[in-house]
Amino acid sequence: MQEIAKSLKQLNNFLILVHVNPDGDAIGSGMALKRILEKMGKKAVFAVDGNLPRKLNFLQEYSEIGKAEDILSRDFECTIAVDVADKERLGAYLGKFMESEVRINIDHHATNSMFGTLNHVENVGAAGILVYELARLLGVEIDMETATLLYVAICTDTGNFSYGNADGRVLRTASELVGYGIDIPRIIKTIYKERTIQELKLLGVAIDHTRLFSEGRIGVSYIRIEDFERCSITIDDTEELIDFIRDIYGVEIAMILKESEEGKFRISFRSNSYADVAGLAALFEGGGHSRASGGRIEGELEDAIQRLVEKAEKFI
Ligand SMILES: [Mn+2]
Repeated sequence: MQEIAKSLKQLNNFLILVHVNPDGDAIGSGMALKRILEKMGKKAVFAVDGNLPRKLNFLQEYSEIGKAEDILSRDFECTIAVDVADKERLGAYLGKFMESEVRINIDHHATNSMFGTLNHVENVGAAGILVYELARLLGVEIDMETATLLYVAICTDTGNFSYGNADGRVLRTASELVGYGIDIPRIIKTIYKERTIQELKLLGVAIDHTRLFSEGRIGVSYIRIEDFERCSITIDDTEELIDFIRDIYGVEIAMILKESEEGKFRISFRSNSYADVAGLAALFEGGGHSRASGGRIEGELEDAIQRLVEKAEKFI
């Protein structure tokens, strides 16, 4: 991290990137790092590939997050990937990231492929923890909005401090962030409690589609394109659905298929106590953490479910 801090001090013009289809950790970490660099008097752009989750639109400057079409023609002295396990996960920015001479990779996935020229990879609860520690190392003052962003990052990647990765370091970092006066009830209500009537109805569809396999140890659901259309929900606002399947009594592995294009599905995987769903996701063009991961599959729905269940059985 010392080497990374040194580069951040020396250089002036940064592009911050995260994984495609960004989640709370990616967005919170990326936006926080932008603010930290700006506090140091630097120029920094944060850009994503994919849609932004509606639930995070209470964050300041959310609408200013860059899109590929605005960014790809611009030049940067240094590119920084945060919460990106592998360079392929940079999506549309892969080329832009790699063309930079100084490429920084800050991540918390155990499977990280060390694709930067400077890498800091530590298997902690959220990338937001590493960004917080970097800010402390740089001696940059953290304001309330930055603390809010880092809290969002940490809270979303630990299931609101409820997963096995919610260790002492997670809780110590969170407690330090609380010291900056952040509004936890507002953050939690917005992210975990409030939902639109359409989101509630789509949840009903996901629950209705849920089936159990392997004596109830595997739970599977799906959402088809027509379900998204009927409920007027985009695929990017469906992060929470998988939690309801994971929480079924007796389930170890939960999976949900979300149809992104006709016959093409994004898959979310979760496990409760022992199954390595990072390994499972790796069989389906994906990856992630041992208790939470994602991948993709193509084909006819029932056939796709059968193939998923067959592989999942080897992990329980
Ligand atoms: Mn993360």
